[in-house]
Amino acid sequence: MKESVRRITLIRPNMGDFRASDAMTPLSLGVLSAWTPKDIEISLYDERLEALPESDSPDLVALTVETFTARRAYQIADQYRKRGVPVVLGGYHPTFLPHEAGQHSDAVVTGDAEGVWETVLSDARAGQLQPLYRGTGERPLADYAIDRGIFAGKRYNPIQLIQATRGCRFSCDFCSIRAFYPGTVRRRELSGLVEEIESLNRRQLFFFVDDNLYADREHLLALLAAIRPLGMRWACQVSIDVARDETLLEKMAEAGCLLALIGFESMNAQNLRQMGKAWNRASGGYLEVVERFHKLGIAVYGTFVFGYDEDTTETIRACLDFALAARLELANFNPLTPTPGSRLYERLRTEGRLLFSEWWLDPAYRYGDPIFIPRKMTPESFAEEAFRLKEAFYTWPSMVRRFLGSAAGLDLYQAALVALGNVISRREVFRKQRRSLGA
Ligand code: B12
Repeated sequence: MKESVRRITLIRPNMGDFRASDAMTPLSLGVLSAWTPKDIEISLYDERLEALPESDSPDLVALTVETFTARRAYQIADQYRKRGVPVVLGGYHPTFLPHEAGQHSDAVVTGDAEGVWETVLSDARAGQLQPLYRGTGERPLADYAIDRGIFAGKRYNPIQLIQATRGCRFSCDFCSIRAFYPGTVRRRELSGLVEEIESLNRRQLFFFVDDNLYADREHLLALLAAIRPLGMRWACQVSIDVARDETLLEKMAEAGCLLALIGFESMNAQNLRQMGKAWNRASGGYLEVVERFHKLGIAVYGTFVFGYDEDTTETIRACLDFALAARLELANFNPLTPTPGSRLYERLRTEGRLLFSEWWLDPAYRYGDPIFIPRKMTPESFAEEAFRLKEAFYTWPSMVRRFLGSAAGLDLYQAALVALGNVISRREVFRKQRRSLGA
């Protein structure tokens, strides 16, 4: 172990051996940078944009790891360790599987970096790196800080990612969020959020990475009132029940919301019940919900997931029919992916329905492949059907038809955004499908 830590490398691994066109600034690494003492020099490598240097030998390397990037992250970690560089792994995947991550690192950090990263660095400096550091996931966000200086000069999508809250008040069985943030939803001070937005380029689109910007009515109203004067244009992920509240929707539009990402997931009520998302239907019919957003000029990005027990070719195709009828500006159709830490993964594992026990490490697994045995379809058919829907939604004629037929009354900026979003989604659909994870 190095006695002194003067240079560290931060790495955002890629999923596989290909460049991505949807790379946005990795906020997690911006947070690490903000909490790193100023006398330590930081290099950032984002493998989605650039190849990693072959002979990098910093005093410490830290990687942010998601389940889809775990295999690649371990390959990179193993190479650094071979060169004698101590490795720290953190993020979603190491939080859920610290033991697995520990086999490829000198230290694993679970949960939030804040409150722990400083200790990791001081221990590393003292030559006493511990194998496991536990972030709480419940620490207040009062001292939220991020350093975007490390992203300078990199070819990220020109979107400003910003975070107002952590966690989600819902607990859907496929999602990693509740397991990662077990406590209540934490909110940042609005004054700090406003200050951060003011320091960024407001000609660019902002994307709130919050898992559900509608944490509660009072908070959302306060947030919208705080950002409205900033004149920014933004997108967010939001639960469908926001559409029940006309005032909230109007205020979102007035505050500059151009695009809302909504998880419709399924047209089938029993599937929704099984995933713990029966509340999705309580806000009215899906078509009517989308209309409410469109009326206020907010475009809608709908996401769907296939493979729950009631799914058949018909229930899956019904999602495409809805997406087209509702004139969704963007959509994503995904085969259900059991990630460790989710209730879904545990359920499928105990039911003996997993086709791979650790698909994220398995060289035979390819992106988009079925990972488990569905009830009413063959494994291949639900995965194929999901891909067929993506293909159908993102054919050039479909993209042009949907663009011209958008019901949101797109202004020029929004139209450009929707058009670009479609082109990038199309490219990513074909680029990722059936790619192996790792190099
Ligand atoms: C924005 C986003 C995207 C963007 C890209 C973001 C980017 N920067 O390029 C887009 C839309 C392209 C995207 C794509 C995908 N995403 Co995404 N995404 C998000 C989202 C909503 C926000 C990410 C973010 O900025 N968070 C804010 C930062 C500050 O939080 P953080 O990353 O958790 O980091 C904190 C801690 O985790 C920890 N930490 C993290 N890394 C490290 C490393 C070290 C060393 C340490 C000490 C600490 C540490 O400290 C940080 C600060 O406290 C998250 C959900 C979420 N709430 O995070 C999903 C999420 C990360 N995505 C997810 C998934 C599944 C995907 C896809 C695979 C989906 C798909 N089927 O294709 C793809 C491909 C991603 C890939 N790996 O290549 C899952 C990952 C689940 C998992 N178990 O790994 C999440 C959690 C969503 C979910 N609800 O399940 N995504």
